[in-house]
Amino acid sequence: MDFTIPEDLEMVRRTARDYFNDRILPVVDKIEEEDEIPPELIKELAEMGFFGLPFPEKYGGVGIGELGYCLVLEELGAAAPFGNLIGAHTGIGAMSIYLGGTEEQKMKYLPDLCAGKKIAAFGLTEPSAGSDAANLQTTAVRKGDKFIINGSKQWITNGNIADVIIVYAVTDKALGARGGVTAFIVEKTFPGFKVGKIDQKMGLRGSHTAELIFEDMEVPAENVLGEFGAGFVTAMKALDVGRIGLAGGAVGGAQKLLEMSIQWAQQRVQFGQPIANNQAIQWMLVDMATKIHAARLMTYNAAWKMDQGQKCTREAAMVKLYASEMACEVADMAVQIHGGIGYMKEYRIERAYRDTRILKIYEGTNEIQKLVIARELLKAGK
Ligand code: COS
Repeated sequence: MDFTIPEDLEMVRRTARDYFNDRILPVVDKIEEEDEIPPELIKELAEMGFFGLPFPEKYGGVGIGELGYCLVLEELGAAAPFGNLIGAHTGIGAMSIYLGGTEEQKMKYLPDLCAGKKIAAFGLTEPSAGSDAANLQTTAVRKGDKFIINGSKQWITNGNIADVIIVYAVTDKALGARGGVTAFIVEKTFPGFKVGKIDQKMGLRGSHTAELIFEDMEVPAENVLGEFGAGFVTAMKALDVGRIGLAGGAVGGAQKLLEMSIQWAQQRVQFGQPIANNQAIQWMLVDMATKIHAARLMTYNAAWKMDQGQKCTREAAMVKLYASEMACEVADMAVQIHGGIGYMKEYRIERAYRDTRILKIYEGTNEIQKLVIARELLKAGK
């Protein structure tokens, strides 16, 4: 058994780390203040291939698979809006096309998405379909060589900037999750497509979620993603992949908080000595490091399994569950170690605490992850 990360992936990881330190870190405060990632940085990320990391080169991707993708998200993890932008675009948006699309659709859409010339979003969530993802109200009805889509989506990451949105809609209510949902590749220029309100969130400033509105939106029949009626399965498969990437980002963000906490504990003097000399502080650092280590190994293992072409619904749910809980605990301990400073807006600890909280909610709440794991356990009997 060899735990060494292959050299080509290490190289990509180093590039991401250098880029993060040189270009992203200096502007994270500005992004927080202005609630926007500078467009020139998005362009740079695109030119460096950050939007097409896991996909094969024949579709314009970098071809480093899910493991390489996770390593990069780990490096970007301390700048949560970037991980979010890339996660929604690559991990579930473009990924839906890669997993569910026909060869022709992949050749048509993935090159521009991998090059970052176009941005993708994943349009599943609706007011009445959150955890209960099959309870969609958005409908698609065939009319000649088009489908007419009516309804709306909410909290769609990248929704306000996306050029291509994978919209999941009901095509046969009676069939529900088993054949009654179809995915569509929607371009923002399609008649009847509208971006609604942009949400005000607790954190993740710079990365936006938006409402999408479809009023008699016309979608060519050729834009049915893959097979008619296979939309729910495609969404679930994409979420399996997305949840592993999410864990990669959670690990990276937590690692940064650990490093900041160690540094602070060694420099902050109370009672005549650095607080790092106190066992109470040491034990928090130990808990942080141990949980990060476990989450990292789980993430790499799930990503590796995915790269082997194995189904990893159970592992994806486990790693999403564990890594998001871990990240929130680590953020809480980081605030505690930093004390009053950790609660102040001008320091990044408070921001990380807010940014991290969503990890337990999106891409399936942790309660849904437990439901998925339980079903897998009961099915397999082990
Ligand atoms: N991979 C492939 N196919 C899958 C699958 C997966 N991971 N999960 C489900 N399916 C398919 C199966 O074919 C299943 O049919 P069978 O059990 O007969 O084989 C079918 O989909 C229906 O699945 P299921 O019965 O599990 O559907 P439910 O309505 O019970 O919902 C949950 C399942 C709760 C797991 C799903 O709705 C879910 O993941 N919810 C959270 C959604 C989410 O993450 N939202 C965030 C949006 S992005 S921020």
